[in-house]
Amino acid sequence: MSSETERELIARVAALPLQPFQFGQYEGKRRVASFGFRYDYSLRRLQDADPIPAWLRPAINAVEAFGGPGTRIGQVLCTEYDTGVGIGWHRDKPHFDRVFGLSLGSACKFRFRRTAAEKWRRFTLSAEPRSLYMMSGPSRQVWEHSIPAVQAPRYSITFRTMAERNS
Ligand SMILES: O=C(O)CCC(=O)C(=O)O
Repeated sequence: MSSETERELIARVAALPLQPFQFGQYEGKRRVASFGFRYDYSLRRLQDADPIPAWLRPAINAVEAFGGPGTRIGQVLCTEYDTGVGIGWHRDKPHFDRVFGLSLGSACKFRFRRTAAEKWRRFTLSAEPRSLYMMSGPSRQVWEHSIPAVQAPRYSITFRTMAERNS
């Protein structure tokens, strides 16, 4: 992706009515906007969200091409991490299948961990701006991921396919 496209996408995300991430009664410091669907942590189920806007279509087309035949993105989450903000250890909800993440603005340490014989196995990916990662198979289903506090503002656009029972 060119730096110009990156700048355009950052401007689009920054202009969204981003809201602090709601985790039941708790509020995260990252700010998000969901499209297609959003997972409601209080109701513990998927809710409809605003339709995916047209400006995301070129990125979705590229992600679907990267994902290969049959890849259909059903949910998009735009996230803003201010300096010092990260995301804790988690796996994405089972309502979703594969997760693709586009990093914008600055690099982050994208950490993975899984248990192995009473120890943690760990792996860190440097998620560079303008790059896309994909979580599928064990990286999606078994390993947890997290991002420590970022050193400079970072935006991400995560694209999810739906698990069979939700599609
Ligand atoms: O910002 C990212 O690239 C990861 C976001 C993430 O892990 C999530 O929204 O569940």
